[in-house]
Formats: sequence, C-alpha cells, structure tokens
Amino acid sequence: MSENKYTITAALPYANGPLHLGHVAGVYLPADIFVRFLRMNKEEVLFVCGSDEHGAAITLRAKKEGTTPKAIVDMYHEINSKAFADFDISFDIYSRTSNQVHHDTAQEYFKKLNDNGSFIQKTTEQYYDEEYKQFLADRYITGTCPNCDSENAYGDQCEKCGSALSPTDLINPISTLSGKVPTLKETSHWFLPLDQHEDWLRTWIKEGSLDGVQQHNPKDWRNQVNGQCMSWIDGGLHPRAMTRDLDWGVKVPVEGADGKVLYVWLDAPIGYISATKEWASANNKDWKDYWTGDRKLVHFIGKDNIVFHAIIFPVLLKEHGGLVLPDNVPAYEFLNLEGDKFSTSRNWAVWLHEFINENPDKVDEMKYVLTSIAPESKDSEFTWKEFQARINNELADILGNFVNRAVVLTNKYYEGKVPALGELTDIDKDVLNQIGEFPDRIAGLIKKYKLREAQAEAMNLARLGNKYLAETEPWKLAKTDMSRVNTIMNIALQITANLTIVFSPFLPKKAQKIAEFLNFDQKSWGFAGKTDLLASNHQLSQASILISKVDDAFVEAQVEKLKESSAMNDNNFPPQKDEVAFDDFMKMDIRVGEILAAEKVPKADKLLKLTVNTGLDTRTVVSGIAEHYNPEDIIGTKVSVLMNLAPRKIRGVESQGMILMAENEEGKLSFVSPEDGFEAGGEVR
Ligand code: B3M
Ligand code: ZN
Repeated sequence: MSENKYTITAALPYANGPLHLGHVAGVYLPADIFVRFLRMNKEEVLFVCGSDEHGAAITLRAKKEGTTPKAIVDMYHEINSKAFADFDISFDIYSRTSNQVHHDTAQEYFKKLNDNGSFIQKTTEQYYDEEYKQFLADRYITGTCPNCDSENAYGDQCEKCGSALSPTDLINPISTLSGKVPTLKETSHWFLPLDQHEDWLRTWIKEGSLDGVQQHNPKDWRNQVNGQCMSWIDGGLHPRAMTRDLDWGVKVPVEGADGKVLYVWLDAPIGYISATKEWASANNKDWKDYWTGDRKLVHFIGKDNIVFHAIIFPVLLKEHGGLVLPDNVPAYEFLNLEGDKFSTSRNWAVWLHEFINENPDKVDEMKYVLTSIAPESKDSEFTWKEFQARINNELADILGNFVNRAVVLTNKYYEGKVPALGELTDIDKDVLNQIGEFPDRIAGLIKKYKLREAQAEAMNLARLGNKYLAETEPWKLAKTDMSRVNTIMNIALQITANLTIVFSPFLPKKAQKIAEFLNFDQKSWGFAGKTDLLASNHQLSQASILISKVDDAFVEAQVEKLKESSAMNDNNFPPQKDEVAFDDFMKMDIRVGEILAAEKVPKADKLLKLTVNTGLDTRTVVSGIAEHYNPEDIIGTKVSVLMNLAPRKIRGVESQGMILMAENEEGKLSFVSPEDGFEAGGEVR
C-alpha cells in the first residue's frame, strides 16, 4: 500500500527555554498527527527532530545567568525531550546539535560546499563591542527594524514582521552586551550568494519545478509560505553570512578560521540530516535513503522560520547536490494566550512540561483543544474557558457520550456480543454510506495539512452516531422489537470502531482506549472506511470513563496561575503585596534560632526536619529547603524563625514555626541569618 516515502521534520527547538503551548500547537502536534496518519496508512516515514543548541540566544542566556552554554542546553534538552515524550509526540529520534555526529556532519557539509565554490569569502565591516572585545552577531545586537519600525529587531531577524536582516540593516543599533553603540570593524566571513539563486528559486516556488522537472504542486503550499517567499525573492536576495565570530557552535572547518563558527541557521537545518544519520546508524539503515530519490521531505515550522526552510536551506541542499528539496513547508501562524502573545520574558505562557506534570491525564484533551484552534491560516488564541468548553461540550458530550451508549447498551442487551445486521431501513443505509465516506474525507484533509478541519470531521462522525441513536431510540425498541435493535446496535458499533481509526492520529490514547472497550485492534487497519469492522458475535469488553469533564474551579485556578506568574517583575520577583497595618506586623514573633539537627523527611524530596534552639525552647520545624541545603552542612547555622505561626502537620511531622528564606530569581533559597555574635532568642523586627 505504501506509495510514498516521507522524511518529516519538526523545527528543532532552541534549548534555551521550555516549550509552551504555542510551540506545540503550531509545529510539533500537527507534525505528529501527520506522521501518525502516514504510519497508519503504512507509508514509509521517518520523523526527526532534536534540540537546536547553538546560536546567540543560548550564549546570551548563559551570560545573563552566569553559567555556561553547555549547562543551559543540557538542562533544556532534558526538559524538552521529556516533555515531548510525555506528550506522546512520536519522533523516531529526538537528537541534539551538540552531538559529535552533528558537528562532523555540519563540518563535512560546509567543506563540500566550500570546495564546490558555493560560498564567497568577503571581508566586511561588522559591528563590534569595544568594551567586550567581541563582534556582535545576530542577537548580540538590537535596533529598529527597517521594514516595520519595531524597536526590538535582532541583528538577523525581526520577530515582529518576520523579515530576515543583517546587523547593518538595523536603525540605531545597540550592543546587547554593553548597551552601547557599537563600532564597525573589519572581519572576514563566508557568504552564501543568495542573489545568484534567485532565478531557480522563483520557478521552483512559483511553479514547483526545478530544471524542468515537476517537484511539487505549488497549490499545495500554504498561501502565506508562497507569499513570504515571493516577496523576499521579488525584493531581491542578498549574500548572507554563513559564519560568525563566536566561540559557541560548530567550528568553521577551514584553516585560518580560528574563533569562527558556522551560523546557527546553517548548522541547525543540517541537524535534520545529522539526526537521520544518528537514527540510521542505530537502526542499520543508510541515512541517504531518507534524503535522496523519491523521498518527500516535509518541514513543519512556525512562520518566523519560513525564509530559512523555503529559501536558504533549499539553496544549501541544491548546492550539496543529490539531496531532495522540500516537498512542502507547512508553516503555522502564532497562537496567542488569553488575549496576549505568548512571552517567555513576561512568563505569559502555559509551559508544556508543567501542564503535563500537573495534568498527566489530560494529554489527549489538550491535543484535541490545540488542534481545534490550530493557527493554520491565521493567528489564533488559547483560553482556559475554551479548553473547558471543547472538552466538556465536544469530547465528553459528543464522543464520550456516544461511545459509552454504544458499548453499555451492547453489554446490557447482548452480554457484550456484537448483534448481527438485519434488514436495513433507509436511515440505516444512509448512515452506513456516510460511515464509509468519513475516513476518505478526513484523509484528504490531512494530506492537505488541514488538520483542524480533519479533526472536526472526525468529531462529526461521533455526531452522526449520536444523531442515529437519538432518531432510532433502540432503548425504547428493546421492549418490542429486538431484531430492529440488533441492526441499530450493530451499526452504532461499526461507527464506534471507525471512530478509533479516524481519531487515532489526533487522540492516540483515547482511540486506544475506545479500541480496548471494543476489544478491537484498530492499529491493524489502514485509514480506510469499513462498515463491517466488527463481526457479529465479536465479544466487547466493558466501557469506563473516556473523558472527565473540566470544572469551573480548574479554569479559575489556571487563569489565576497565569496572572500570578506573569505579575513577576522584570527580575522575576513577585510584585509588592497589599499594605498591612503596623500593629499587624508587630504580631509576628520572629527570632534568631540555631539549627541543632537536620534530617531528610522520608519520601519528600523537598523537606528537611530541623531541630531548632529558639532561645525559648527547642522545637521541630519542617522546611522546604532539601534541594538547597545538605542536612550535615547546616548544623549550627543561625536562622530567622517565625515563632508564633500556628503549628501544622507536614507529611506527618508537626512543624512548630517557619524558617524565613530569601529567594533569588532562579528560585534558589538562602537562610536569612544575623551577623556573627547574635545568639538564639534575639528578636527580629
Ligand atoms: N531553533 C528557531 C525556532 O525555534 C530554530 C529552528 C531551527 S529549525 C532547523 O524558532
Ligand atoms: Zn520588522
């Protein structure tokens, strides 16, 4: 059945922060749905992704936090790869660009192009920070965008309007290191002369053909992708520097290039190839099979990545020779959150790993909501209210309700054995015809990357089921006409079985669960409609709850959490609390205490049980500091103790007071201790 072979990539997320719902809705989830669909159709598909661990965004973050780029990427690679796995994103490999195989691959690639004469070497004047003695590439420099006047454009890109920039394009450039106006200084770099590629790029994008051979149908590409590409090409392409004066990245593999690394947007897309190599060598395959011949290469990306995947990387692929160009570049618009843009710096975000940790049983529910609002053709918005409405009114009331009725009634009337079809009425025939059409129609939409509509169609099949049961009312007929009920329940169960198929790419866990109710192996079926998936007499299993409803308290808590965390000021500190009266403050009895003993509280990662001399007595205080202090290191330490806090039981231990802690912007805790010579019992005011 496999006609096509696919290599599917999802943009490599920068390992400089956690993933939020915007990333998921507009890249990883649609890519995963598409891949799951292809796999069900028994197409040959490889799905690659990994962490993008180079680039100025990472070195700058390390500098700001006083740590190393390596520490940053190790941390976020871990967080993000786990979040993807927990969210059931079915990559064949999630690699990382700090791997040796990637450094080797990127260097080889560069050398090959350099030997081909694909680059031009130029000495140009680049911005330089005199104070930091460093050239200012990409995010090391900000200024006003010449295209949209946004004041926060970076040296390589304006995130507001999406245009690709060079540092010298910026109006009023400022070094992000010193905050000063940079000077110009000569340096030599390798440039990709994009201007020399305008002609073939134009034909390839407009007509989908290359060297007279049809590659893809340009009508299959999204309008905004074609539109953005054509506006760049028509605006005139310019040579673009492919190397940088930086010490973090893939070293330029040429003599005399000390202190230079590959531009992150040269090395990152090559990361797709390195990931393929890593996967291939672990699976006894040849990576080239996935990048040559009649392979369809599809890049799922956000709209700010279009130029890199639809212009620059294709030029690099063509210059390499022998490799396929993308068959499609489905780019997504942006998802907003509760009326505002997602913002990492303002902490206006729903973080994927946090959501999963707090709601491990709502993975498919979140998938459903995100696909319902996927920003396919324009920006869209996530709200917790809509999250609740989609789950309660659609997933639970339509899908959950129908499946439950079909399975429960069959168990009730037939001890779970599928009854045989009898004589068909017009309404039966009509429904059977419609069932057969759903999978094909949904498949057609998925192939066109219209996943939002495709999922809505899947839900329409459940709607059809509900309507059929409401019109035929088997629960009434059960008293009078059991042979009619046989037919109705058979058809209702065939709809249920088809639901496991059409929902599989979108809601893999729920589809699996429904299949378990039916005792049905939906995985062995292609994505095709059948009205006899369940044979008569086939034994079902029991139904359990498929979808739990979301209550108002959940919605309120989520909105509250978002507002609280985003109210943190620039330094990540919470805002000032409401005023209190002096007398109220004076009610607090805070004293110097001395820690006499400390031990871990069993089965509580964060808690230490402290024995504290307060000057008045010796008491037990439980404190959430186990991740910040070793018990043996703090004996004898003087701390501040809130004495008259009502005692509380924490993990079975009564805590008589509270140790006051200072917190920094990363959440690290420190005791608030008096200077030497202050004894236990002294008041803190
Ligand atoms: N890391 C940018 C981004 O996350 C970049 C994608 C690389 S794909 C080769 O927007
Ligand atoms: Zn702009």
